[in-house]
Amino acid sequence: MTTTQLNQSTLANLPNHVDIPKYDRSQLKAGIVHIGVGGFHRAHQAMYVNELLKTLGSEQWAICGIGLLENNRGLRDILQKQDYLYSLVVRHPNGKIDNKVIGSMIDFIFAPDNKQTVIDKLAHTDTKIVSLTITEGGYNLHPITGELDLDNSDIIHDIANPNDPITAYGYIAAALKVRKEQSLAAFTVQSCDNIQHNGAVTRKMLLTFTQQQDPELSKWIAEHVQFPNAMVDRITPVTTKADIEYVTENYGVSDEWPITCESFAQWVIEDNFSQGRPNWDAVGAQFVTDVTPFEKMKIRLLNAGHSVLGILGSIHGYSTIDETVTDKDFAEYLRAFMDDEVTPVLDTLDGIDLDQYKDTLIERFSNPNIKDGLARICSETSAKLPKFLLATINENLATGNDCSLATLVVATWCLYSDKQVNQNQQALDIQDAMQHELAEYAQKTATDKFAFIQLKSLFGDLSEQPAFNQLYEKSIDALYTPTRHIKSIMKSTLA
Ligand code: CS2
Repeated sequence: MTTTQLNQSTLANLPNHVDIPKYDRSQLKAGIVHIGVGGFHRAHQAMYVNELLKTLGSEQWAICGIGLLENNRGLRDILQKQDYLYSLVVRHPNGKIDNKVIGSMIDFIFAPDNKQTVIDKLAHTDTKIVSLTITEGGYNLHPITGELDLDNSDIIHDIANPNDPITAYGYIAAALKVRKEQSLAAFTVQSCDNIQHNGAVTRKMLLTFTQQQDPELSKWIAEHVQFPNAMVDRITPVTTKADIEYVTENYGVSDEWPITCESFAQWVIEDNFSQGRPNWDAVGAQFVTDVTPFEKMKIRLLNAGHSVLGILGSIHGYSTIDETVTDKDFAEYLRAFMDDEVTPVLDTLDGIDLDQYKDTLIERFSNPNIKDGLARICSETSAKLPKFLLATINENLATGNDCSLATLVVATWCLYSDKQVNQNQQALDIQDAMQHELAEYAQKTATDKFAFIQLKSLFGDLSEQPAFNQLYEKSIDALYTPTRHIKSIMKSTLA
């Protein structure tokens, strides 16, 4: 028997245990245009909007998704067939499951085939907010200089071709140009990525981009566009076949791309919008005047904690975060990293108990119902580590504080990039835009222990710091001793 598909007409047939959108979706307007409709957006911002749409008077805040990447073509086809509805399966640590269907997305445009449609949509007066989850790498932020990478081929293309954009900056600039020329109000640009000061960074990048492309536009953007900073949080693993089967069995309809996520969600946003904003605080988000300490805490503890477990756990031969952190040796290492190397660089935050925050993180990572793959965590490490971990190392070096635990992670990343197998000689699933360059530098380690950290575009002058080199050398010596196992090296680094 074939199962009917999830869409607007089958929605009413779903069993009572599924929380479906009961609001009138035909009355919604897309006040938000979102670039980068990955799993995280669908579990986070789109979920908050879905909750809000249950309240009257929020109809103007639905979402139109935009896919910039070629591999978003399939997503567009699926969403179109499903009337932009999708299932969200929320898995609590105790096994409880919230089954939901999210209805806040009402359109999706696949940009490569519809460039003008995307520019028109962004420029449309209904669009009040353009939000982004384009991943850390999508910002083309140079890890050392903190400037826009003007050597990137897509950026070069977009600066020279304002009417034929590829990047988020290209599209946003094209639409803001229309608004400027037609004397329309500017939209807010809201980053939802894991970058400290994500709004300020987006502003700086877009201003640099437009200075090259159209200096008058750049001036107008600087004056009219707001870029609120925000801390975003919800662990959202990659959708598996088992997730798809779960929905077929439990919702009684088929969904080709459901999303599964943890029960925890957090969104702390600076209240700084060009043309109004949804009352997200009515559905659990928090508006603050300065998000800096929240962002730093989350990126340096949660995201870096993920990388610590991801890189060390991969070498050990584990494949998921929960499996890694329920091994007490890894939990102990992670906790020591958080207490001894991250906590000293964090600001104290009124109303936040850091110890409790760290306990909660370990509990969230241990959720046995969230099989978050280490391959996802380690994907694009070259874009993540500078912000998640290297910043902590540099801050500790500056104050003379120890950073051996973080340094072992950098050295293990060298081994990971060099050998590309775990300690049981099984191949690692590596996905990184810099994979070849990383391998090239790492593979010189046998003859030059410090070769990997000579990759200046990532590590800056780290290799010129004797205090770091000493720790790094010790880690490399241990890791490149054939009989040593990662756990014994972790233990001796802890001692
Ligand atoms: C993860 C994040 O990509 C990563 O390495 O740390 O995707 C993490 O799961 C989210 O930021 C949680 O909010």
